[in-house]
Amino acid sequence: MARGRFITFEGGEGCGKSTQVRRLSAALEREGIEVLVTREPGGTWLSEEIRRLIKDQLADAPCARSELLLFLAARAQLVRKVIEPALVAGRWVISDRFSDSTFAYQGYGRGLPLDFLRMANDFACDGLRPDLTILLDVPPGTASARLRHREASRHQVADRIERAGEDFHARLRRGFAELAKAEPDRIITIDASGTPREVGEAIWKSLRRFL
Ligand code: Z5A
Repeated sequence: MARGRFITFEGGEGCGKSTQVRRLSAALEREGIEVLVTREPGGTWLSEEIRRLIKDQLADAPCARSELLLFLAARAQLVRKVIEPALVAGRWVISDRFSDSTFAYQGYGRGLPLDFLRMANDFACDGLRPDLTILLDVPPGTASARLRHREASRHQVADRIERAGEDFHARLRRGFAELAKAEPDRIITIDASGTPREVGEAIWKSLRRFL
């Protein structure tokens, strides 16, 4: 049985990843490809518990280093228990965020050293890397307007990371752009400021080339 493909979606908050993950998995299923969708942090019981701690903990918010180790622990569990077995079974896996989020948020955002992050991440993933990464890029104003709209319609409040401030989010966007520049064969940048349908079509076109 041929090994499945591993596709990840990346970008800042509100860029529309979750929306496009749903669209792409439905489009692949229509082509007869069996797809497993997951997210980071999350996707296993332990990783979802870690997600809750990282996102919502305000009384004793994790420092940058413990935040990193929590993300990596969640990823190690997800790779070992869910992603790798699915790929071996020939299923395609789509993950809403993966290692590039660590490089962007903990590296460019929090200022932890990228060399160390790469090494620690490789250990956590046992060397697993995405076959393709779709980076959704939107100007900061567009992303925050989408998030405000979502918060208002679901009566949600922004979580700890979403409240990190404009400088942090500017560093993230620059970080993602540098990551994409360094690995153009793996990371495809898509302008995600159009409608969900327009963005979905741009992703599908790029994916067909990749396939
Ligand atoms: N993090 C980290 O620091 N290090 C790591 O290693 C990892 C993660 C793995 C996870 O949060 C947090 O963890 C995240 C990074 C950090 N930081 N934060 N905050 P999450 O999983 O809860 O949230 P997120 O990944 O940032 O995604 P999101 O905020 O849920 O947004 P999204 O998935 O990109 O977008 P969406 O849910 O598809 O869309 C947002 C809203 O916009 C929604 O109402 C849509 O209906 C609307 N939308 C979507 N597309 C469009 C278009 N094209 N036009 C108009 N409106 C749209």
